[in-house]
Amino acid sequence: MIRFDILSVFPEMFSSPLQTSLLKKAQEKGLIDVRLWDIRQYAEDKHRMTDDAPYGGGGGMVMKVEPIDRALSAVEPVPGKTLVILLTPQGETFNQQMAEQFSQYSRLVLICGHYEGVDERVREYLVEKEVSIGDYILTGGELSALVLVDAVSRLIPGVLGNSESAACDSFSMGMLEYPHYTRPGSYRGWDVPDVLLSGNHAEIQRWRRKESLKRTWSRRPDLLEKLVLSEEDNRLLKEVSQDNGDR
Ligand code: J9Q
Repeated sequence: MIRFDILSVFPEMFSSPLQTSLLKKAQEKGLIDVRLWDIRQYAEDKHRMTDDAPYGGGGGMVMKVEPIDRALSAVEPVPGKTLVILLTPQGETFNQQMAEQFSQYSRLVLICGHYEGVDERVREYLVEKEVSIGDYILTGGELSALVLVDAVSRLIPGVLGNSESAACDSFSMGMLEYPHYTRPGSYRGWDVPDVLLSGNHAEIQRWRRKESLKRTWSRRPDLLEKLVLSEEDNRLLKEVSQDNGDR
């Protein structure tokens, strides 16, 4: 059981993604627990202010430190088992390896920042790790927190069914997936490659490996550089460059 405690000023943003499909089932099975904490409820002034104007002037508002600190105290993080993460464009870029590391914790506390920013003391005194999901600007950290919850949850044993099993995901393997097809074998003259209908499993395996290498080579050469390739892979790659690449 992994527990996610999410601190947000817009907890409503989490309802439908968490009540749908795999994440819903994971919660029903008791494999993950997601708790939402409304930061505004921990603001003590009469207007329940969660942000304020920046010291030194300038535009934008800054998320206040006290409501976040009080919400965190309500969460009662378990020392040694908990990682407190701030979602922010200034964080380390999220990837599959980070998802795997995070899945080893029993508690993840996710603080959803807003672009105008959070008081620096949140970073300095309350947060252990800052995470970004990529180089684009969102309205706030909520969607990035959901991405993290999704990516981590599917690594928890029992969350995925056998058919979706995480072990041979393209990114765990460090390569892109080969092309997939299902019935019908021909549609408007758009045909499934003959080899997949041949029943020759050795040939099919070879074709799939070659297509994975081809895709990775043409679309994600950065991934290919990190791979340790077999002799067979190098033969297949040579064929790929002779066939002259896909897209
Ligand atoms: C909090 N743009 O963007 C990419 N990863 C996280 C973010 C983000 C943002 C604004 C606020 C997080």
